[in-house]
Amino acid sequence: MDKPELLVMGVLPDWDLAPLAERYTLRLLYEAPDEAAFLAEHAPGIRAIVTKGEIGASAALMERLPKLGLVACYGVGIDAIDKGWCAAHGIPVTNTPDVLTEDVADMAFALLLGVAREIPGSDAWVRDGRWAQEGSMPLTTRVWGKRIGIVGLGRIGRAVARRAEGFGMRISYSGRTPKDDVPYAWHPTPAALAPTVDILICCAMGGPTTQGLIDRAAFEALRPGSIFINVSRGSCCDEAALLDAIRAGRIGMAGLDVFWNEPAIDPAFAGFPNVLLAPHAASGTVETRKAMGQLMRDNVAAHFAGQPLLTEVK
Ligand code: 8YV
Repeated sequence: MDKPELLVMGVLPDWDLAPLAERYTLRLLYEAPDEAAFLAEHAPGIRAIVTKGEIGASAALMERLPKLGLVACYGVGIDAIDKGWCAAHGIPVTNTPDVLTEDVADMAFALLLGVAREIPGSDAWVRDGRWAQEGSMPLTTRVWGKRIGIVGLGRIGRAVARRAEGFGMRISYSGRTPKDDVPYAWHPTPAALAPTVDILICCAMGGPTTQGLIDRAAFEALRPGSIFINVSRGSCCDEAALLDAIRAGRIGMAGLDVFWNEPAIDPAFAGFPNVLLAPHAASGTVETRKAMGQLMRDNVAAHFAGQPLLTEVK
């Protein structure tokens, strides 16, 4: 049986690789010791790319694949895929929306609770014996009932808002246009939203339209001691301005899952005791990653069967 060749850009779990290998010939780019030589050998036969949100696919790479017919992304964000090139060449792009929404929103709240209630520090307090030696740990910061501002009220932003309702929070948001189906206050920009909230959460999608969306003006507009959480893309922030806001105390605490230049992030972040870090892991539960892999594989299967794609990014 003819097995179409797939270019696999990044590591996938075995529960995805094994079923893919049954139906396709897998070319694992991430295992190639010499990428140029690997592509010289395999590029002519590649019929689809399987990639991940943080890896994407560049025009320079895709130019080299004369038989390319699909780019399937294991992740919702396709900002690292050159969508313009794909559109110009009639190559469909699929992603994995919805299946990861609730986990990413959970992570936003995990980071928020973790940093405000100082969960890492409280764990250390117990482990290091300080509880027995010094007594109670220092007091922390309340989360429920605070004013939360969501930058980007898309699928994930709305899932964060649902959680915030459960926490009795006053919810507001920024985005290009106000939504008529929510009762939350709208602000046109993060800079307008920032001074009205205690907690600012970035849930915007990545890509050129949101690069630096949370700009210096927004970080400078935060009230001193604000909490900042990012579960979308590092590129949505002016990272130098974010670091300055932490140093200046306008951001009193931050929980960050995403950064510019992952995984070699700016080492300054690790120097702040009031910043909780995560390695771009918001969708990283077994349940969600299995659902993402299934949806990604279903899209690839639909493509090769000549059937409509399940979740094509239009
Ligand atoms: C990653 C993500 O894709 O969905 C996205 O856009 O950034 C993540 O879910 C995930 O880490 C898989 O690589």
